Amino acid sequence: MALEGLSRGIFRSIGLLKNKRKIDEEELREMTRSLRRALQEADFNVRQTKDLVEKLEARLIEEKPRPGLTLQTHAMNILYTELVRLLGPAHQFQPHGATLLLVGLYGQGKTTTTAKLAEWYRRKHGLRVAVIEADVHRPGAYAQLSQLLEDSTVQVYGEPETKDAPTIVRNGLAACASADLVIVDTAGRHQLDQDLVDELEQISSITRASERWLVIDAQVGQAAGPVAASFHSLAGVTGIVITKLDGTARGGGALSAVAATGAPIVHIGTGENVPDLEKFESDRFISRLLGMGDIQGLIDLAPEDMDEEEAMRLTQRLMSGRFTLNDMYKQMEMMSKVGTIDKLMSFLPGNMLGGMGAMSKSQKEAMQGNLDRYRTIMDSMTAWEKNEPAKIKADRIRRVARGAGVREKDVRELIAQWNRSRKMMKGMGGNRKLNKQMRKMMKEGDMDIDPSSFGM
Ligand SMILES: Nc1nc2c(ncn2[C@@H]2O[C@H](COP(=O)(O)OP(=O)(O)O)[C@@H](O)[C@H]2O)c(=O)[nH]1
Ligand SMILES: [Mg+2]
Repeated sequence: MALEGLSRGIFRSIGLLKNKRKIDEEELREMTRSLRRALQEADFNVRQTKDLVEKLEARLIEEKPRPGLTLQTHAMNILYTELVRLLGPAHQFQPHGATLLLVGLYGQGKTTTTAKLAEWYRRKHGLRVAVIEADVHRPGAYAQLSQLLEDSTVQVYGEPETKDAPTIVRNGLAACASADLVIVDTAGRHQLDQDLVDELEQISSITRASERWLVIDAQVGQAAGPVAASFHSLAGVTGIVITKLDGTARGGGALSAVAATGAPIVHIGTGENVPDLEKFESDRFISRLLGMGDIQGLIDLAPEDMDEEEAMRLTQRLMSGRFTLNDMYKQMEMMSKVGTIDKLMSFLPGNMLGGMGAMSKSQKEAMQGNLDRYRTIMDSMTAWEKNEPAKIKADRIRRVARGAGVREKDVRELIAQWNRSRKMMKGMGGNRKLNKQMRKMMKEGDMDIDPSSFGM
């Protein structure tokens, strides 16, 4: 994953607190100076850098680390939660019935992303997807898009001879009327000039696109903010795709696009090929950015550090007896994030289920491995399948396995795991006393978890 430069810079800065119990003014200043440099080198804009550093500083002074937590880990936790907050919550995109307009400057990866998104939503959501090539300025744009999608059943509409983009879009929408999702690729410039503004405005009003996503190259640096702002005032950006995150250690600039538009990052591009697309999730992204998989024990989140709303929602669902694959995944993910299992946020009182110790390193690695595989498999499932895993029959298992590039056995194992967890949850839901205790714990934010409920 890219952004190692930032990760290294952050660890270097926070590392200055190593073996410290208390922080003095001089050390604090040195640490924040180093952090400010790391963020700026990664193209965070001045305001974001200032905000982040000031928040960290204030919280370090105000908040005492939890007992047993080193100052360094405490600082890392704070930075983690502030970075996640900066990126905002995940984008709730309903692809079915949507028209999606991609905008952005020249060479940012719009055409490539058009193909990637089309394949993604066709494959993972089982939708009929059509793309319209409306870039009349770049010769060969239609050929480029057709070629990217030559092995796919996605419908590609274009009129390479027509020089009028709005006409192509109008014709394209008519030709693609039966598609579940239509994605429109537009022209870019080196700068947003008046011709392009006019053209985009026309296309925007013809498509009445429900979604307008800005495609932005991770390497654009500080320019990202102003560029994003001008596209935002033009088209009302509803989402952002950051491309080329495979090739750069700088990504902070693109993050400032988030600040400029208020729109969330929806996907990230990690390569030139059609499958090189990922769904963006801020906590996953930041975990990876900080290299949490590798640097064990440096992040040690307490329940209060987690997304409270998400935790509440999950708990309510669990107690209501609903328990989907997504719920299970989220629960496991929360577990894998923290250093030791007994500090983990959970909905299970450990003492009621027979105590437990810290998760060993190998257990955590096994869990991380499972999570990665589960994620791949779940990405190939439709929403229905994730909600109703019990109803997934053999032919669907075969399809999911093929889509995810795993064995059918792996898919069955995921479903079996879900079944075990669900039974656990069900048992708990019926337990009135436990139910009450859980609510109380949610209030107090003091929770322990039993690893055995996750098949560990
Ligand atoms: N490494 C890498 N290259 C990418 C990515 N997305 C696009 N590209 C490359 O960037 C160049 C410009 O992409 P293109 O889709 O034509 O940009 P457009 O002008 O905005 O339509 C092409 O060479 C793409 O292969 C990505 O996520 N990673
Ligand atoms: Mg293009």
